[in-house]
Order: sequence, then C-alpha cells, then structure tokens
Amino acid sequence: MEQIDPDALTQLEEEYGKFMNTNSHSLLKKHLTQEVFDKVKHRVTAEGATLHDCIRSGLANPDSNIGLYAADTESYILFQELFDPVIDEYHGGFGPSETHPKSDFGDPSDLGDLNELGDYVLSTRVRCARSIEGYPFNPLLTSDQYTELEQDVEYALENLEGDLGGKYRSLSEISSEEQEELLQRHLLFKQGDRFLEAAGASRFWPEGRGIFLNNDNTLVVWVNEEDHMRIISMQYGGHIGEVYDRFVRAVTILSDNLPMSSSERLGFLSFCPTNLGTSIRASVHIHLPLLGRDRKTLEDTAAKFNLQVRGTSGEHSEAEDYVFDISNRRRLGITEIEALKEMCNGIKEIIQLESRMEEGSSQSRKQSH
Ligand code: ADP
Ligand code: DAR
Repeated sequence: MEQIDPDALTQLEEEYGKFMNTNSHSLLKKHLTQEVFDKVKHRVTAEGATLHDCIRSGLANPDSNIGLYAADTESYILFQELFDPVIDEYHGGFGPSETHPKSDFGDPSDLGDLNELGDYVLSTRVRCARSIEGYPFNPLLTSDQYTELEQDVEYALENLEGDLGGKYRSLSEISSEEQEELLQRHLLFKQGDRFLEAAGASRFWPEGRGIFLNNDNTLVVWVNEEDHMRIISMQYGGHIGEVYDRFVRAVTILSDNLPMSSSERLGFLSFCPTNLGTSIRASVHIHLPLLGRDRKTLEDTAAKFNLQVRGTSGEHSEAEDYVFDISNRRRLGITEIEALKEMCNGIKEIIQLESRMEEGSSQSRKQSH
C-alpha cells in the first residue's frame, strides 16, 4: 500500500490535533478517535486519496453535521474504520456486515397524490446522486477530467426523448441573471457552500459544471455540483406518483448509457456518505403555518417517520413563510420504493397533524366569540 508523504502527514496531524480541541458535534469528531486516526492516517488509495482529502471539510467546519466525504470510491474501503461507523449512525443502523438491497423501484402508480386538495403541498421532488465509473470524486478530479465527465454525461443525456427531452448547458454558457432566476425557481444548484468548498468541490469552477432541463422544467440533471450527477424530477403540487414515474424513467435511461459506480455493500456510491445506497431524497415543499410554529413537535414528528426537515431553499437554509422542505432521511439499507413509501407515509401524517391543529385552532376561535 502507498504511504502518505511525511510533510503531508505532519500537516494532517497538526490539523487533527486542533480539531479535536474544538467543541464540534460532527460524526467526524465522534468517530475519528485517536486510535482510528493513527490506524488509517498513513494510507493512500490507488488514485492518491489520503485521509486528509476525505476530512478537510469537517476539519475546517467544526459545525458540520457529518464532516467527511469520500475522495474516491476506494476511500470507502481504505478508510472504512472511519466511514463505517459514520454510515451506521447516519443511516439509522447499517453495520459493517450489512448489505444494501438490490434496486427495486417498484410501481410509481402505487403512489398517487400526497395532497389532492393542494392546500399544503406546494411542490414535490425526487432526486438521486450518481457517480460515473472511472472517475474519482471532487478532491482528486483534474480539470481535464471535469471536462471529460461533462462530455460523457452530455452524450448520455441525448438519449432522453419525448417528455424527458430537453437541453444541456454548461454553467459558463448561462448568464448570471439566468442562473439567479433558475436558482430562485429551485432548479439550479446553490454555489458557495462552505462545506463543499472546503471539501474540494469547487476546484476549477465552473469547468465541467452544468445543468440539463427538459422542455417543461420537470426533469433536471446537475453535472459536477456535489456529485458527478444529480438526477431530479420535480413539479408543482403533490402528485408524487407522476414525479417518481418521470424520475424512474430518466434514471433507467441514463443507467443504460453510463457506467454508474456502485458496490455490493453500499449500493450507488456518492461523494457524501449521506447519499449512498439508493441515494434518493424525495421531498415536498409543504406549508405548515401551525406546526411550523412548534419546531420541536415538527422535528419530533419528522424523526418518528425517518424524515428530515430543511428550510425553503434546502440544506443550510431557513423556512420562509412556514414553507419547509421535508424528505426521507434514510437512503441506504432500503429499496427505492421503500424510501418513497417511507416519505409518503410521513408526509401524510404531518398533513393530518397540521389539519388537526387547524381544526383545534378554529374551534377555540369559535368558543372565544
Ligand atoms: P439536494 O436535494 O440536492 O440534496 P438541497 O437540499 O440543497 O440539495 O436542495 C436543492 C434545491 O432543491 C433547493 O433549492 C431546494 O429548495 C430545492 N427543493 C428541494 N425539495 C423541493 C421541492 N419539493 N420542491 C421544490 N424545490 C425543492
Ligand atoms: N454540510 C455537510 C454535509 C452534510 C450532508 N449534505 C450534503 N452532502 N449535501 C455536513 O457535514 O454537515
């Protein structure tokens, strides 16, 4: 096994020492014990990834929740003494001997509409990450590899036809005004995330970065943001069955035209360990004017159904006008259709809770008159 350069090791040890004196609550701090650190600190993957390449973000941002990303697919194996306990804890119990189940996308027509009255759910989205075999992740990608990766994906996107058909554009071809408009419509990825920047995900920006949009802006593919690809289906309203059907068709076609990175144990491989397995995050933008005022009850209810609450603009954002982004938290150790059903069940419960609170508040208003 290749060994880390002595000067690089010295720098890593200094940064680790400082980090361990912070009051970080990240999973990195919890699981990169001195024993684990000393065991893996010398290792280097075949493509040249070091432990430092995987933990730079968490060292620089002690307020990280997780704090680490895989620098390449081999990192999940070579640094497994660190990744495995982080994966086990984040995904709610997925121990080193567990294996991700075979893909099962199920039947989208089983899902229907989460909120037929349209009084709570503003929009619905299903996304996954996909990595392309033969390429490392952000910390190791060269400028040429970003360009080659983009070309590979752009070529595969040409297989999307009919209601999936659309146009790919490199970020450098889109004006800053249009980028801002796409961002406001939640179609384009945010830029400047300090966690991703520290993880090496902004190197050579905007080289190789871009976005595919189908003709009605309900299918989106991000290229080389956090992952090699993010495949996203989204639309107004709560019809998760339609959103998921479009998602499954697009993922299937792209999987037939690109070699996607996966492992038997971890399923589809992603830059961040939170996106392994199915890599699916199925979310609603939901208006919760009452439950949204009782954040603890909202968070407790979400946790009960393995849901995650994010702000209106997604991760690291706040809710605006009590519109929350609520999605499944588990992506690994369950099938695609199980992740979707887990999200649907939780959202239906949250809608019922908000509706009961509404009835309660209207009853008390009547009694007070
Ligand atoms: P990701 O979903 O890719 O992990 P984020 O949490 O940053 O990353 O969300 C990305 C974008 O998707 C954000 O602009 C967020 O507001 C938007 N988004 C998430 N869920 C929905 C939804 N149900 N409807 C509309 N936009 C959504
Ligand atoms: N903010 C980083 C990443 C957490 C997971 N989100 C991703 N991968 N976008 C953290 O460690 O909190």
